[in-house]
Amino acid sequence: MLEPREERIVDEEVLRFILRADPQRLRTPASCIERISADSATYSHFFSKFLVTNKYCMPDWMLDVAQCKTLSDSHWSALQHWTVDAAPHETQRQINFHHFKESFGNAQLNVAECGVRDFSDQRRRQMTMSEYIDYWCRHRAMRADEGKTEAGLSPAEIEEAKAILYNKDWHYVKQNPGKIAYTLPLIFSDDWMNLHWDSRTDIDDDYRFVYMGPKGSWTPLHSDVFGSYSWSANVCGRKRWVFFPPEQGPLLKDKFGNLMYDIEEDQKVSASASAARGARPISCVQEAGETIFVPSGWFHQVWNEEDTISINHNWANACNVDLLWATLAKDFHAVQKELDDCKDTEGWDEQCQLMLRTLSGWNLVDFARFVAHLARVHLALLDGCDPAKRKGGDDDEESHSRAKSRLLLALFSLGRLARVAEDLLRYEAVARQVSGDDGELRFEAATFARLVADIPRIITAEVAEPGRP
Ligand SMILES: O=C(O)CCC(=O)C(=O)O
Ligand SMILES: [Fe+2]
Repeated sequence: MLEPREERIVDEEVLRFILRADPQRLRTPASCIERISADSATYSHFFSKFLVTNKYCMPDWMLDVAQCKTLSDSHWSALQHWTVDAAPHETQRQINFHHFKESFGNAQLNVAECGVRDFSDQRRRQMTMSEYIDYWCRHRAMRADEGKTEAGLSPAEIEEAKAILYNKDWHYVKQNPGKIAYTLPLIFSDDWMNLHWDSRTDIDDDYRFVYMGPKGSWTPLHSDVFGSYSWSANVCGRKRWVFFPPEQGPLLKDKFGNLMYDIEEDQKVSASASAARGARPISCVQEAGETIFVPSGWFHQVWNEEDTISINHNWANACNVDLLWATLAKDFHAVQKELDDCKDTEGWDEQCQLMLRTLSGWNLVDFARFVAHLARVHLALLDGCDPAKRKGGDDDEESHSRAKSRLLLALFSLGRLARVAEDLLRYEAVARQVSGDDGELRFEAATFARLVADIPRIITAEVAEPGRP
Protein backbone atom coordinates (compact mmCIF):
# COMPACT_ATOMS: atom_id res chain seq x y z
CA MET A 1 0.00 0.00 0.00
CA LEU A 2 1.39 3.31 -1.00
CA GLU A 3 0.88 5.83 1.78
CA PRO A 4 0.20 9.46 0.89
CA ARG A 5 3.23 11.71 0.81
CA GLU A 6 1.72 14.66 2.66
CA GLU A 7 1.47 14.92 6.41
CA ARG A 8 -1.86 15.06 8.23
CA ILE A 9 -2.10 18.52 9.75
CA VAL A 10 -5.06 19.80 11.77
CA ASP A 11 -5.44 23.46 12.78
CA GLU A 12 -4.32 24.15 16.32
CA GLU A 13 -7.54 25.97 17.21
CA VAL A 14 -9.65 23.03 16.06
CA LEU A 15 -7.57 20.58 18.06
CA ARG A 16 -7.68 22.67 21.23
CA PHE A 17 -11.46 22.84 21.01
CA ILE A 18 -11.78 19.11 20.35
CA LEU A 19 -9.37 18.19 23.14
CA ARG A 20 -11.71 19.81 25.63
CA ALA A 21 -14.92 18.36 24.19
CA ASP A 22 -16.89 15.24 25.00
CA PRO A 23 -16.66 12.98 21.87
CA GLN A 24 -20.37 12.22 21.91
CA ARG A 25 -21.36 15.90 21.94
CA LEU A 26 -19.29 16.61 18.82
CA ARG A 27 -21.36 14.16 16.82
CA THR A 28 -23.94 16.05 14.85
CA PRO A 29 -26.81 14.65 12.79
CA ALA A 30 -26.70 14.80 8.97
CA SER A 31 -29.74 14.99 6.75
CA CYS A 32 -28.16 15.12 3.30
CA ILE A 33 -24.90 14.13 1.70
CA GLU A 34 -22.29 16.81 1.28
CA ARG A 35 -20.02 16.66 -1.75
CA ILE A 36 -16.47 17.76 -1.14
CA SER A 37 -13.68 18.27 -3.56
CA ALA A 38 -10.80 16.12 -2.38
CA ASP A 39 -8.43 18.48 -4.18
CA SER A 40 -9.40 21.58 -2.29
CA ALA A 41 -10.57 20.18 1.08
CA THR A 42 -7.74 19.97 3.56
CA TYR A 43 -7.19 17.18 6.05
CA SER A 44 -8.13 19.62 8.80
CA HIS A 45 -11.49 20.27 7.11
CA PHE A 46 -12.29 16.58 6.70
CA PHE A 47 -11.16 15.83 10.26
CA SER A 48 -13.30 18.49 11.93
CA LYS A 49 -16.38 18.35 9.68
CA PHE A 50 -16.72 14.62 9.08
CA LEU A 51 -14.45 12.42 11.22
CA VAL A 52 -15.13 13.84 14.66
CA THR A 53 -18.76 14.58 13.82
CA ASN A 54 -19.29 11.09 12.32
CA LYS A 55 -21.06 12.57 9.29
CA TYR A 56 -21.12 10.98 5.87
CA CYS A 57 -19.95 12.75 2.72
CA MET A 58 -18.88 12.24 -0.85
CA PRO A 59 -15.35 13.32 -1.75
CA ASP A 60 -14.60 13.33 -5.48
CA TRP A 61 -11.35 11.44 -5.04
CA MET A 62 -10.38 9.59 -8.25
CA LEU A 63 -12.50 11.75 -10.55
CA ASP A 64 -9.49 12.13 -12.81
CA VAL A 65 -9.22 8.41 -13.27
CA ALA A 66 -12.87 7.95 -14.12
CA GLN A 67 -12.89 10.82 -16.58
CA CYS A 68 -9.62 9.52 -18.02
CA LYS A 69 -7.93 12.89 -17.94
CA THR A 70 -4.20 12.75 -18.46
CA LEU A 71 -2.71 11.32 -15.34
CA SER A 72 0.42 13.05 -14.31
CA ASP A 73 0.75 10.86 -11.23
CA SER A 74 2.09 7.46 -12.24
CA HIS A 75 0.64 5.88 -9.09
CA TRP A 76 -2.66 5.69 -10.89
CA SER A 77 -1.29 3.63 -13.77
CA ALA A 78 -2.25 0.21 -12.39
CA LEU A 79 -5.78 1.41 -11.80
CA GLN A 80 -5.92 2.44 -15.44
CA HIS A 81 -5.35 -1.21 -16.32
CA TRP A 82 -8.57 -2.22 -14.62
CA THR A 83 -10.64 -0.36 -17.22
CA VAL A 84 -10.53 0.27 -20.96
CA ASP A 85 -11.64 3.28 -23.01
CA ALA A 86 -15.37 3.72 -23.47
CA ALA A 87 -16.85 2.14 -26.61
CA PRO A 88 -18.46 4.69 -29.02
CA HIS A 89 -21.99 4.13 -27.64
CA GLU A 90 -20.83 4.19 -23.99
CA THR A 91 -20.10 7.23 -21.85
CA GLN A 92 -17.88 5.55 -19.29
CA ARG A 93 -14.70 3.54 -19.26
CA GLN A 94 -15.50 -0.18 -19.28
CA ILE A 95 -14.13 -3.06 -17.23
CA ASN A 96 -10.99 -4.66 -18.59
CA PHE A 97 -12.13 -8.27 -18.19
CA HIS A 98 -9.12 -9.54 -20.09
CA HIS A 99 -6.72 -7.91 -17.62
CA PHE A 100 -8.42 -9.43 -14.56
CA LYS A 101 -8.38 -12.90 -16.12
CA GLU A 102 -4.77 -12.64 -17.30
CA SER A 103 -3.28 -11.03 -14.20
CA PHE A 104 -5.34 -12.49 -11.37
CA GLY A 105 -6.92 -15.63 -12.94
CA ASN A 106 -5.92 -17.92 -10.06
CA ALA A 107 -7.04 -15.58 -7.24
CA GLN A 108 -9.41 -17.35 -4.84
CA LEU A 109 -12.62 -15.38 -4.38
CA ASN A 110 -15.45 -15.50 -1.89
CA VAL A 111 -18.33 -14.63 -4.22
CA ALA A 112 -21.81 -13.65 -2.95
CA GLU A 113 -24.93 -15.08 -4.60
CA CYS A 114 -27.16 -12.01 -4.50
CA GLY A 115 -30.35 -14.04 -4.98
CA VAL A 116 -29.80 -16.41 -2.05
CA ARG A 117 -30.12 -15.25 1.55
CA ASP A 118 -27.99 -16.87 4.25
CA PHE A 119 -29.14 -15.40 7.60
CA SER A 120 -28.06 -11.74 7.51
CA ASP A 121 -25.74 -12.18 4.50
CA GLN A 122 -25.87 -13.62 1.00
CA ARG A 123 -24.76 -17.20 0.43
CA ARG A 124 -21.10 -17.36 -0.55
CA ARG A 125 -19.27 -19.63 -2.95
CA GLN A 126 -15.59 -20.05 -3.70
CA MET A 127 -14.50 -19.35 -7.28
CA THR A 128 -11.29 -18.38 -9.02
CA MET A 129 -11.11 -15.00 -10.74
CA SER A 130 -10.90 -16.81 -14.06
CA GLU A 131 -14.20 -18.64 -13.39
CA TYR A 132 -15.78 -15.42 -12.17
CA ILE A 133 -14.82 -13.43 -15.27
CA ASP A 134 -16.13 -16.23 -17.53
CA TYR A 135 -19.43 -16.11 -15.63
CA TRP A 136 -19.58 -12.29 -15.87
CA CYS A 137 -18.97 -12.26 -19.62
CA ARG A 138 -21.67 -14.93 -20.20
CA HIS A 139 -24.04 -12.96 -17.94
CA ARG A 140 -23.43 -9.77 -19.93
CA ALA A 141 -23.95 -11.54 -23.25
CA MET A 142 -27.23 -13.00 -22.06
CA ARG A 143 -28.37 -9.63 -20.72
CA ALA A 144 -27.46 -7.88 -23.97
CA ASP A 145 -29.42 -10.09 -26.35
CA GLU A 146 -32.20 -10.97 -23.96
CA GLY A 147 -31.88 -14.70 -23.96
CA LYS A 148 -30.81 -15.49 -27.54
CA THR A 149 -27.47 -16.79 -26.32
CA GLU A 150 -29.35 -19.44 -24.39
CA ALA A 151 -29.42 -21.63 -27.52
CA GLY A 152 -27.13 -24.59 -27.03
CA LEU A 153 -26.78 -24.11 -23.26
CA SER A 154 -28.11 -26.59 -20.72
CA PRO A 155 -30.78 -25.38 -18.24
CA ALA A 156 -28.13 -25.45 -15.47
CA GLU A 157 -25.78 -23.29 -17.56
CA ILE A 158 -28.57 -20.83 -18.32
CA GLU A 159 -29.46 -20.58 -14.64
CA GLU A 160 -25.81 -20.06 -13.73
CA ALA A 161 -25.36 -17.28 -16.28
CA LYS A 162 -28.55 -15.53 -15.18
CA ALA A 163 -27.60 -15.52 -11.50
CA ILE A 164 -26.27 -12.30 -9.99
CA LEU A 165 -22.86 -13.11 -8.51
CA TYR A 166 -20.98 -10.38 -6.63
CA ASN A 167 -17.22 -10.65 -6.09
CA LYS A 168 -16.98 -9.04 -2.67
CA ASP A 169 -14.22 -8.76 -0.14
CA TRP A 170 -11.37 -9.49 -2.55
CA HIS A 171 -8.26 -8.73 -0.48
CA TYR A 172 -6.49 -7.11 -3.42
CA VAL A 173 -3.71 -5.37 -1.44
CA LYS A 174 -2.91 -8.39 0.72
CA GLN A 175 -2.88 -10.78 -2.24
CA ASN A 176 -0.91 -8.47 -4.54
CA PRO A 177 1.69 -6.63 -2.46
CA GLY A 178 3.83 -5.95 -5.51
CA LYS A 179 1.04 -4.46 -7.64
CA ILE A 180 0.19 -1.08 -6.19
CA ALA A 181 -3.04 0.02 -7.83
CA TYR A 182 -3.91 3.17 -5.90
CA THR A 183 -2.58 5.70 -3.44
CA LEU A 184 -4.34 5.94 -0.11
CA PRO A 185 -6.12 9.32 0.00
CA LEU A 186 -4.71 11.55 2.75
CA ILE A 187 -8.16 12.05 4.30
CA PHE A 188 -8.54 8.28 4.84
CA SER A 189 -4.95 7.58 5.81
CA ASP A 190 -5.10 7.62 9.63
CA ASP A 191 -6.10 3.97 9.60
CA TRP A 192 -5.46 2.16 12.88
CA MET A 193 -7.32 -0.99 11.92
CA ASN A 194 -5.16 -1.93 8.96
CA LEU A 195 -2.02 -0.73 10.78
CA HIS A 196 -2.82 -3.10 13.63
CA TRP A 197 -3.79 -6.08 11.51
CA ASP A 198 -0.66 -5.63 9.38
CA SER A 199 1.41 -5.82 12.58
CA ARG A 200 -0.15 -9.08 13.79
CA THR A 201 1.91 -12.12 12.88
CA ASP A 202 -0.68 -14.53 14.29
CA ILE A 203 -3.49 -13.43 11.95
CA ASP A 204 -3.35 -13.06 8.18
CA ASP A 205 -6.10 -10.56 7.51
CA ASP A 206 -6.81 -6.97 6.54
CA TYR A 207 -9.74 -4.67 5.78
CA ARG A 208 -8.85 -3.45 2.30
CA PHE A 209 -11.10 -4.80 -0.40
CA VAL A 210 -12.02 -4.58 -4.05
CA TYR A 211 -15.68 -5.17 -4.93
CA MET A 212 -16.78 -5.98 -8.48
CA GLY A 213 -20.13 -7.05 -9.78
CA PRO A 214 -22.66 -6.80 -12.60
CA LYS A 215 -25.60 -4.43 -12.76
CA GLY A 216 -28.13 -5.66 -10.18
CA SER A 217 -25.60 -6.95 -7.65
CA TRP A 218 -26.23 -5.56 -4.17
CA THR A 219 -25.29 -5.60 -0.49
CA PRO A 220 -27.96 -6.15 2.19
CA LEU A 221 -28.69 -3.60 4.94
CA HIS A 222 -25.88 -3.55 7.54
CA SER A 223 -23.58 -1.36 9.57
CA ASP A 224 -19.88 -2.00 9.23
CA VAL A 225 -17.74 -4.52 11.09
CA PHE A 226 -16.62 -3.49 14.65
CA GLY A 227 -18.50 -0.19 14.28
CA SER A 228 -15.73 0.99 11.92
CA TYR A 229 -15.83 3.69 9.26
CA SER A 230 -15.62 2.65 5.65
CA TRP A 231 -14.84 4.42 2.44
CA SER A 232 -15.76 3.23 -1.01
CA ALA A 233 -14.33 4.62 -4.26
CA ASN A 234 -15.93 3.84 -7.62
CA VAL A 235 -13.37 2.95 -10.26
CA CYS A 236 -16.16 2.52 -12.82
CA GLY A 237 -19.91 1.99 -12.81
CA ARG A 238 -22.54 3.47 -10.52
CA LYS A 239 -23.83 2.66 -7.03
CA ARG A 240 -27.02 3.67 -5.29
CA TRP A 241 -26.86 3.97 -1.51
CA VAL A 242 -29.51 4.22 1.18
CA PHE A 243 -28.39 5.37 4.63
CA PHE A 244 -29.97 5.47 8.07
CA PRO A 245 -28.20 7.13 11.02
CA PRO A 246 -27.25 4.87 13.98
CA GLU A 247 -30.05 6.07 16.23
CA GLN A 248 -32.63 4.76 13.74
CA GLY A 249 -31.42 1.15 14.26
CA PRO A 250 -34.41 0.20 16.44
CA LEU A 251 -36.77 1.29 13.63
CA LEU A 252 -35.14 -1.06 11.12
CA LYS A 253 -36.02 -4.39 12.71
CA ASP A 254 -37.86 -7.25 11.01
CA LYS A 255 -40.65 -9.18 12.71
CA PHE A 256 -38.10 -11.38 14.54
CA GLY A 257 -36.33 -8.35 16.01
CA ASN A 258 -33.29 -8.70 13.69
CA LEU A 259 -31.97 -5.95 11.43
CA MET A 260 -33.94 -5.95 8.15
CA TYR A 261 -32.21 -7.72 5.29
CA ASP A 262 -33.58 -5.80 2.32
CA ILE A 263 -35.01 -2.33 2.87
CA GLU A 264 -36.40 -2.32 -0.70
CA GLU A 265 -38.46 -5.42 0.04
CA ASP A 266 -39.79 -3.64 3.13
CA GLN A 267 -40.58 -0.50 1.14
CA LYS A 268 -42.51 -2.53 -1.47
CA VAL A 269 -45.07 -3.36 1.19
CA SER A 270 -47.69 -0.62 1.09
CA ALA A 271 -47.37 0.12 4.82
CA SER A 272 -43.60 -0.20 5.02
CA ALA A 273 -42.73 -1.24 8.58
CA SER A 274 -39.65 0.97 8.85
CA ALA A 275 -41.43 4.04 7.42
CA ALA A 276 -44.41 3.44 9.71
CA ARG A 277 -42.05 3.52 12.67
CA GLY A 278 -40.57 6.80 11.45
CA ALA A 279 -37.30 5.68 9.80
CA ARG A 280 -36.15 8.20 7.20
CA PRO A 281 -33.77 6.89 4.55
CA ILE A 282 -31.21 9.21 2.93
CA SER A 283 -30.29 8.15 -0.61
CA CYS A 284 -27.55 9.08 -2.99
CA VAL A 285 -26.03 7.95 -6.26
CA GLN A 286 -22.27 7.49 -6.52
CA GLU A 287 -20.82 7.86 -10.00
CA ALA A 288 -17.47 6.64 -11.25
CA GLY A 289 -14.66 8.59 -9.62
CA GLU A 290 -16.69 9.51 -6.56
CA THR A 291 -16.01 8.22 -3.08
CA ILE A 292 -18.38 7.70 -0.18
CA PHE A 293 -17.24 8.13 3.40
CA VAL A 294 -19.44 5.94 5.60
CA PRO A 295 -19.39 7.01 9.26
CA SER A 296 -19.37 4.57 12.19
CA GLY A 297 -22.56 2.72 12.99
CA TRP A 298 -24.58 4.10 10.06
CA PHE A 299 -26.85 1.51 8.42
CA HIS A 300 -26.64 1.26 4.67
CA GLN A 301 -27.74 -0.84 1.72
CA VAL A 302 -26.02 -0.62 -1.66
CA TRP A 303 -26.97 -1.52 -5.25
CA ASN A 304 -24.75 -1.58 -8.35
CA GLU A 305 -26.77 0.15 -11.05
CA GLU A 306 -24.19 -0.68 -13.72
CA ASP A 307 -21.34 -3.17 -13.93
CA THR A 308 -19.20 -1.66 -11.19
CA ILE A 309 -15.75 -1.92 -9.59
CA SER A 310 -14.99 -0.19 -6.31
CA ILE A 311 -12.22 -0.03 -3.72
CA ASN A 312 -13.52 -0.33 -0.15
CA HIS A 313 -11.63 -0.08 3.13
CA ASN A 314 -12.84 -0.43 6.71
CA TRP A 315 -10.92 1.78 9.07
CA ALA A 316 -10.87 3.46 12.45
CA ASN A 317 -8.82 5.97 14.40
CA ALA A 318 -8.98 8.22 17.47
CA CYS A 319 -12.17 9.88 16.21
CA ASN A 320 -14.23 6.69 16.42
CA VAL A 321 -12.27 4.41 18.78
CA ASP A 322 -14.89 5.04 21.47
CA LEU A 323 -17.58 3.80 19.06
CA LEU A 324 -15.58 0.64 18.36
CA TRP A 325 -15.36 0.11 22.10
CA ALA A 326 -19.09 0.78 22.65
CA THR A 327 -19.94 -1.75 19.90
CA LEU A 328 -17.74 -4.43 21.46
CA ALA A 329 -18.89 -3.73 25.03
CA LYS A 330 -22.52 -4.04 23.90
CA ASP A 331 -21.79 -7.37 22.20
CA PHE A 332 -19.94 -8.55 25.32
CA HIS A 333 -22.89 -7.80 27.57
CA ALA A 334 -25.16 -9.66 25.14
CA VAL A 335 -22.85 -12.69 25.27
CA GLN A 336 -22.77 -12.61 29.09
CA LYS A 337 -26.55 -12.52 29.13
CA GLU A 338 -26.72 -15.42 26.69
CA LEU A 339 -24.42 -17.55 28.85
CA ASP A 340 -25.90 -16.41 32.14
CA ASP A 341 -27.24 -19.91 32.91
CA CYS A 342 -23.77 -21.38 33.37
CA LYS A 343 -22.26 -18.40 35.14
CA ASP A 344 -21.01 -20.53 38.05
CA THR A 345 -19.12 -23.05 35.92
CA GLU A 346 -15.35 -22.92 35.80
CA GLY A 347 -13.91 -21.09 32.80
CA TRP A 348 -17.10 -19.08 32.21
CA ASP A 349 -15.20 -15.87 31.52
CA GLU A 350 -12.96 -17.58 28.92
CA GLN A 351 -16.08 -19.07 27.35
CA CYS A 352 -17.60 -15.59 27.06
CA GLN A 353 -14.39 -14.29 25.42
CA LEU A 354 -14.40 -17.17 22.90
CA MET A 355 -18.03 -16.60 22.01
CA LEU A 356 -17.45 -12.85 21.72
CA ARG A 357 -14.62 -13.42 19.23
CA THR A 358 -16.88 -15.62 17.11
CA LEU A 359 -19.73 -13.12 17.23
CA SER A 360 -17.85 -9.85 16.86
CA GLY A 361 -14.54 -10.78 15.20
CA TRP A 362 -12.57 -9.82 18.31
CA ASN A 363 -12.89 -9.97 22.10
CA LEU A 364 -11.88 -7.77 25.06
CA VAL A 365 -8.29 -9.05 25.13
CA ASP A 366 -7.89 -8.60 21.34
CA PHE A 367 -9.25 -5.08 21.69
CA ALA A 368 -6.91 -4.33 24.60
CA ARG A 369 -3.98 -5.45 22.40
CA PHE A 370 -5.19 -3.08 19.70
CA VAL A 371 -5.45 -0.19 22.20
CA ALA A 372 -2.00 -0.93 23.66
CA HIS A 373 -0.41 -1.11 20.19
CA LEU A 374 -1.87 2.22 19.11
CA ALA A 375 -0.94 3.76 22.45
CA ARG A 376 2.69 2.68 21.97
CA VAL A 377 2.73 4.18 18.46
CA HIS A 378 1.36 7.52 19.71
CA LEU A 379 3.46 7.64 22.88
CA ALA A 380 6.50 7.34 20.63
CA LEU A 381 5.15 10.23 18.52
CA LEU A 382 4.61 12.29 21.66
CA ASP A 383 8.14 11.58 22.84
CA GLY A 384 9.32 12.66 19.38
CA CYS A 385 7.52 15.99 19.88
CA ASP A 386 9.49 16.70 23.06
CA PRO A 387 11.63 19.75 22.27
CA ALA A 388 14.38 18.39 24.51
CA LYS A 389 14.66 15.31 22.30
CA ARG A 390 14.21 17.03 18.94
CA LYS A 391 17.12 17.91 16.75
CA GLY A 392 17.37 21.51 15.47
CA GLY A 393 15.89 22.87 12.23
CA ASP A 394 12.38 23.70 13.47
CA ASP A 395 12.88 27.38 13.87
CA ASP A 396 10.69 29.03 11.27
CA GLU A 397 7.05 29.74 11.98
CA GLU A 398 5.63 27.09 9.68
CA SER A 399 7.74 24.31 11.18
CA HIS A 400 6.80 25.51 14.63
CA SER A 401 3.10 25.37 13.85
CA ARG A 402 3.48 21.91 12.25
CA ALA A 403 5.29 20.68 15.34
CA LYS A 404 2.48 22.06 17.51
CA SER A 405 -0.19 20.39 15.40
CA ARG A 406 1.76 17.12 15.53
CA LEU A 407 1.94 17.32 19.32
CA LEU A 408 -1.75 18.14 19.72
CA LEU A 409 -2.79 15.42 17.27
CA ALA A 410 -0.73 12.84 19.19
CA LEU A 411 -2.31 14.05 22.44
CA PHE A 412 -5.77 13.90 20.90
CA SER A 413 -5.20 10.27 19.86
CA LEU A 414 -3.77 9.36 23.25
CA GLY A 415 -6.58 11.14 25.08
CA ARG A 416 -9.21 9.14 23.19
CA LEU A 417 -7.26 5.92 23.81
CA ALA A 418 -6.91 6.76 27.52
CA ARG A 419 -10.69 7.11 27.93
CA VAL A 420 -11.23 3.71 26.32
CA ALA A 421 -8.37 2.06 28.26
CA GLU A 422 -9.72 3.29 31.57
CA ASP A 423 -13.04 1.65 30.83
CA LEU A 424 -11.46 -1.51 29.49
CA LEU A 425 -9.35 -2.02 32.61
CA ARG A 426 -12.53 -2.25 34.68
CA TYR A 427 -13.21 -5.61 33.04
CA GLU A 428 -11.82 -8.67 34.84
CA ALA A 429 -10.71 -10.37 31.61
CA VAL A 430 -8.39 -7.46 30.79
CA ALA A 431 -7.31 -6.28 34.26
CA ARG A 432 -6.25 -9.80 35.27
CA GLN A 433 -4.08 -10.13 32.17
CA VAL A 434 -2.44 -6.72 32.48
CA SER A 435 -1.48 -7.20 36.12
CA GLY A 436 -0.93 -10.98 36.12
CA ASP A 437 2.27 -12.90 35.44
CA ASP A 438 0.98 -15.19 32.75
CA GLY A 439 -1.41 -13.04 30.73
CA GLU A 440 -0.51 -12.07 27.16
CA LEU A 441 -1.10 -8.41 28.10
CA ARG A 442 1.37 -8.25 30.96
CA PHE A 443 3.99 -6.73 28.61
CA GLU A 444 1.60 -3.83 28.11
CA ALA A 445 1.29 -2.93 31.81
CA ALA A 446 3.65 0.06 31.43
CA THR A 447 1.82 1.29 28.32
CA PHE A 448 -1.56 1.17 30.07
CA ALA A 449 -0.10 2.85 33.16
CA ARG A 450 1.35 5.75 31.14
CA LEU A 451 -1.83 6.07 29.12
CA VAL A 452 -4.24 6.16 32.01
CA ALA A 453 -2.13 8.02 34.57
CA ASP A 454 -0.09 10.52 32.51
CA ILE A 455 -2.08 11.44 29.43
CA PRO A 456 -5.14 13.08 31.02
CA ARG A 457 -2.76 15.17 33.15
CA ILE A 458 -0.68 16.28 30.13
CA ILE A 459 -3.83 17.17 28.19
CA THR A 460 -5.22 19.23 31.05
CA ALA A 461 -1.94 21.10 31.34
CA GLU A 462 -1.72 21.64 27.58
CA VAL A 463 -5.27 22.94 27.32
CA ALA A 464 -4.88 25.19 30.36
CA GLU A 465 -1.52 26.49 29.30
CA PRO A 466 -1.44 26.79 25.50
CA GLY A 467 1.73 27.89 23.86
CA ARG A 468 4.06 25.38 25.39
CA PRO A 469 6.26 24.06 22.58
O1 LIG B 1 -20.55 -1.55 -2.44
C1 LIG B 1 -21.15 -2.38 -1.76
O2 LIG B 1 -21.79 -3.30 -2.27
C2 LIG B 1 -21.11 -2.29 -0.26
C3 LIG B 1 -20.17 -1.28 0.27
C4 LIG B 1 -20.24 -1.10 1.74
O3 LIG B 1 -21.06 -1.61 2.43
C5 LIG B 1 -19.22 -0.25 2.39
O4 LIG B 1 -18.31 0.27 1.72
O5 LIG B 1 -19.31 -0.07 3.61
FE1 LIG C 1 -20.70 -1.31 4.54
